Amino acid sequence: MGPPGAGKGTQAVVVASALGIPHISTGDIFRANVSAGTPLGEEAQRYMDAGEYVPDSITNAMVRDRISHDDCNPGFLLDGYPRTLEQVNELDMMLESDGRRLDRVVELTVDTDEVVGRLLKRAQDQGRTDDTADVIRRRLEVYFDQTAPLVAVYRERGILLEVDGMGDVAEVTERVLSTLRD
Ligand code: B4P
Repeated sequence: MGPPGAGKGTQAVVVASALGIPHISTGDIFRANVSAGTPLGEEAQRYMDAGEYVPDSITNAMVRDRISHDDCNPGFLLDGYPRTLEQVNELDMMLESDGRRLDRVVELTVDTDEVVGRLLKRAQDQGRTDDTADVIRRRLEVYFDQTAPLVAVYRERGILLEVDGMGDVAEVTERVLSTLRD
């Protein structure tokens, strides 16, 4: 978990590979559908380009399907999900019905100025349509309104690991991996 630009996707790829489990990014799945021009992609793009969350019904069904694949049997790393209370509750039900549970939740903490700078840089490098100044502002509002409060849910369950996401990518990776090993 963490605000847009905290480094979730960046770190999740490396951490999942180190753990030998699939990396499941809801944002990546939406973007792949947008590129492929599927009906799901067309629906998701409207929300993503406005900086809003894709509706829970769509996102939850997608995750439910993805984690039912055999490659998820040894475990998996969710990146950018859950992001709403309804997603938290739905994920609990999905896992419980399979006799599984969340082991750890990693929160990357980063200053707002730093995340805005990272996303504006990505806008220059990659031209992602949701990395414009106005959309970034909206994504941050949505994050602080809907997702940041969920961190407390996982803290109360005793599975939250807070990791400082400031500094270069390799430094943050080392922090995440060593926190997970402790
Ligand atoms: P995501 O794809 O999850 O995008 P994000 O929040 O911007 O984070 P991302 O993982 O891409 O970026 P990162 O911080 O790694 O979501 C995009 C959209 O999809 C959402 O706005 C929403 O519309 C939709 N969506 C996704 N999941 C959803 C859900 N569960 N429910 C509803 N809707 C959902 O990195 C950002 C940049 O910083 C990169 O350029 C990276 O290179 C750079 N960077 C990373 N770490 C750095 C470091 N340490 N130093 C310098 N730069 C760094």
